[in-house]
Amino acid sequence: MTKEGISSKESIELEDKYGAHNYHPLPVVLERGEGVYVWDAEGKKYFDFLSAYSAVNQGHCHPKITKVLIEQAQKLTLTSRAFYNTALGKYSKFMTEYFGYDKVLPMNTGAEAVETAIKLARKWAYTHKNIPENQANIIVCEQNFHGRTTTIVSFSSDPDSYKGFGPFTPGFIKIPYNDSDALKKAFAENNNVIGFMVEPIQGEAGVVVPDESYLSDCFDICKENDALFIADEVQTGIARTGRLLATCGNCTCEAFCEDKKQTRADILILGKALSGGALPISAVLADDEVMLSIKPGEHGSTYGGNPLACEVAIAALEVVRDEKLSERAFHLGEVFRREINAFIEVNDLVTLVRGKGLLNAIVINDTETSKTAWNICMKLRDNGLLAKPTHGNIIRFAPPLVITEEELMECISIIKKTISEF
Ligand code: IF1
Repeated sequence: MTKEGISSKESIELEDKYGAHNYHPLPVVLERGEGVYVWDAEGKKYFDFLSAYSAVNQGHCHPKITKVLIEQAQKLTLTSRAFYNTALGKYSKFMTEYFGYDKVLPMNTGAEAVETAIKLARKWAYTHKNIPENQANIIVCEQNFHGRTTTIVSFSSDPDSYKGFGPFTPGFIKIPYNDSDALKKAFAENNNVIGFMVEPIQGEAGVVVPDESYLSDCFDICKENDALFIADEVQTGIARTGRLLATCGNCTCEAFCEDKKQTRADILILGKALSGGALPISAVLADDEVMLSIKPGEHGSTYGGNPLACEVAIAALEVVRDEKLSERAFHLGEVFRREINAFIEVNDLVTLVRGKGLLNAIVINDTETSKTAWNICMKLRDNGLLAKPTHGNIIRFAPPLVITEEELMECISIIKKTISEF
């Protein structure tokens, strides 16, 4: 029981009784967060190794972001786009300079930003490429995860995501991930292909990292076919993978990039860590030729570009730059994989560690339908570390990027100790 008088058990019962059953959470009830730590309703402290699916890259309740949130909340929160506000212009300049694009279109959730990118690509194609009305096709990858709206689940290959939610939106062609020949073939075999949308690392699929040249090869193939390369960096963007963007773009961290051939998406989709966890804030970035194909009245959102979001996002991105979170994620990711690889040498239960920066996963020596990953996550919880399985045999490890090397080493010993006891 806490000061507020609500226990973990009560919270779970209330959620179960009055909330929709669209999730199956790990049984832990969180009340407070600070940096890499969260506390449950009974005051037990944990390392957060999910970071709200990479939304809290800057750490929980970052003081700088929280301060800006409070100050702006006392000044002006929402005007709608029917009027101008003093924050959106400033934010647009900041964002386009930060990521190196002509224009930004502000939205709220990741799925909305993906939808925006799809609409933008289609509009660009109809106005610039002479595609017959309603015939535009976009290529996507098998095992993708781009969100939960009806159009997005239309091109999912996961039955949990799409089954029972049809009829589906046409206009998408699915090809295998990490196979640039399949992309070449899809362009050759289909008419009216206007773009290719891809996650630089597939998160939900189990942190699947493609071959080193995959993204730049796909980018080149798109250019040969006068099609748009659309990067969904909702999860991989904003320093998570050890670079500002996993596709790199105009990022400032070339110094420690191992992949010198950089790819700059024609349409860049961001979300999650754009607010550092304070609010749902997403954005789509593109250059004028693409972005200006949508005209006034053709797209928008009541909350998109609200002054509270604009100020919070600026603060969240300043934290990423000031605290050198890309560099941190790069370095600590190397440490994490080195240590886990050494552990794999002496332990049979873990077969593989993969990832980039601080977006990593381990593969457990068991079937995809087994409960082993879940059971390990329950024991990790008991031992003070929160992580989430992505399949029966895969556990994702993605701590806030503000974690120190000492804290990371402590977490690695918790992980090793927990798995050794299985
Ligand atoms: C849930 C996964 C992560 C995303 C990419 C768009 C969105 C997401 C690449 C949509 C969202 C989430 C949503 C979350 C689970 C989660 C997830 F396990 F499903 F794959 F992060 F790894 N593009 N990803 O990863 O963003 O509309 O949610 O803001 O519970 O559904 P959103």
